[in-house]
Amino acid sequence: MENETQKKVMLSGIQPSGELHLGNYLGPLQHWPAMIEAYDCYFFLADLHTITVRQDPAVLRRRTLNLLASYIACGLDPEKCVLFVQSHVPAHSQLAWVLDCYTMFGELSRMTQFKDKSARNADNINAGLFTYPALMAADILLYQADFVPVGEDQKQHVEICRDVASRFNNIYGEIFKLPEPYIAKVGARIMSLSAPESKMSKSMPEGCVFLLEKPEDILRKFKRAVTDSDNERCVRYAPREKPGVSNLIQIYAAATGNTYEDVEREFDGKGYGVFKPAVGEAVVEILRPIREETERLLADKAYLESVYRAGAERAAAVANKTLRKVYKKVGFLAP
Ligand code: ATP
Ligand code: LTN
Repeated sequence: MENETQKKVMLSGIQPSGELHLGNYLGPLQHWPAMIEAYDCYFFLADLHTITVRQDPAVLRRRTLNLLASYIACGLDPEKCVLFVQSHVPAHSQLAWVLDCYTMFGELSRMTQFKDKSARNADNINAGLFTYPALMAADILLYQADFVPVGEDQKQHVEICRDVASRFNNIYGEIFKLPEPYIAKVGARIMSLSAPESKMSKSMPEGCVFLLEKPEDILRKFKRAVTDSDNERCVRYAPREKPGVSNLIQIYAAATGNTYEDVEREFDGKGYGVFKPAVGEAVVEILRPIREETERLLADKAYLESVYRAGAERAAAVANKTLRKVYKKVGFLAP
């Protein structure tokens, strides 16, 4: 389980199945750049995962490149961490098959994401959607990751990864390191602006703010954000009674690095008419440099190509080592 630098390993991925949104950014992504110095970091584009739901091939290709550009624009320096595309490293699919055989039907049936996505795609409940956590476990275990920074909704998948890894280790010895989810205190579950009882998600575009959206569209979405119908009309964090306002407080806090109390104090005595545009402005300001840098990088395809090629090579070197150990342990004849 050794790595060259002896730093702890951090790994995460996002599916290029849509445009990046504010939930993806404020939840996991904005915290990643700060981790690069302290950890050995691997950040990938989880394209294999996206085809559990039908994708348009040309759109998927474009989104994969867009996401890579956004990773770099958000501060992931490819010289200091490994950025790669999941399908470029065959060990992910190879280990996933092995782990499929150590993952139980019953545990997969309990996954909330499977239940949600199969309800939303009733005409395409495919085997990949069901066994998805085994592929995600392979993504993590190949790199012997210590920490997996994700949003709250992915915690269950990191837990099943630990269960599968422990089951495997109990049979074959200490092959895999058991990863911990790493979930931010503020921003781990950003809710939809139009329906604050649901998480912000690209599948509900009305209440979702996309990273590359124009400032005027972002401001409009915040001005229209659903607030609560209680009579109090003050900026107070109370997620049960005031889900809309509390979500806006969470967004403002995550965007400015303040606590919920700071935000309450700043807007004490001011109404929603002042608060909502202020949240919009704060979001526009943090997204502006990211949008501009993403656009600049997308104009340089040769550079992006050089990044993902080098990333795949570095990732494969580590991943293949783990895969070889696993193949040996389960009894496959060496090629
Ligand atoms: P979907 O629309 O299919 O549910 P998604 O918008 O959740 O997708 P993913 O690619 O599944 O996007 O998520 C990428 C990362 O962003 C994951 O770590 C996930 O936990 C995190 N994330 C997604 N939505 C939110 C949210 N609303 N708040 C905080 N983190 C989020
Ligand atoms: N399941 C995650 C994406 C993902 C991931 C991973 C995250 C795939 N493999 C490994 C962390 C580690 C999602 O849908 N957001």
